[in-house]
Amino acid sequence: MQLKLVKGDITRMTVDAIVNAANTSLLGGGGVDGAIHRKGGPAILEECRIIRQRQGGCAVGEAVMTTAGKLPAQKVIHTVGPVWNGGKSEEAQKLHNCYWNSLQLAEAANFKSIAFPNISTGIYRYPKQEAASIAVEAVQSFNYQSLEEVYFVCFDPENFSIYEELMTG
Ligand code: AR6
Repeated sequence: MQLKLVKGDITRMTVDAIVNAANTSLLGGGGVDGAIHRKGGPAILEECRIIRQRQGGCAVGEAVMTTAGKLPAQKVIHTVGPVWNGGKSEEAQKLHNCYWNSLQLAEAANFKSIAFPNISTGIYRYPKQEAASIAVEAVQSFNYQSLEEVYFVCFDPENFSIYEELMTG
């Protein structure tokens, strides 16, 4: 597996799956979630609604997959990061699970490539340095079968430099 760092907008990524930093309702929101639904079109929300009917949304740390609609990616994997609560609510484990469960869904679909945003580090206020360490540790310890490329897509310059430092040492 090759780990790659990209600066920019995840909705432009041509990969098998992009990961969305969603919320438990799966009904959309701001940040990267807003951008994905806006640019991907209504087909994504339609599939999210079907998943809600089946399982009542998505728990924190879990992941579900839908179409990517009009986006260049094939699929969107929606995962729900933890809201930062000072580290008192098992946020680290939950954030780890977001990466892990997204990778597992991608592997189950035999995907070759996946792109992650910096889950929880926007509206959910997870400290960026800690979130990046968890993300890198999770993707580096995963046991890969089909996946060949894993991208971290950093939208804000602060996250980009944190990842650059972490990945190049
Ligand atoms: N491409 C890549 N990264 C992006 C993009 C983009 N187009 N837009 C923002 N980011 P956030 P969260 C980065 O707030 O903290 C929503 O309302 C952003 O700079 O999108 O997990 C959901 O519905 C930040 O580094 O997600 C939830 O309610 C990172 O994506 C809630 O926000 C995550 O920021 C989830 O909050």
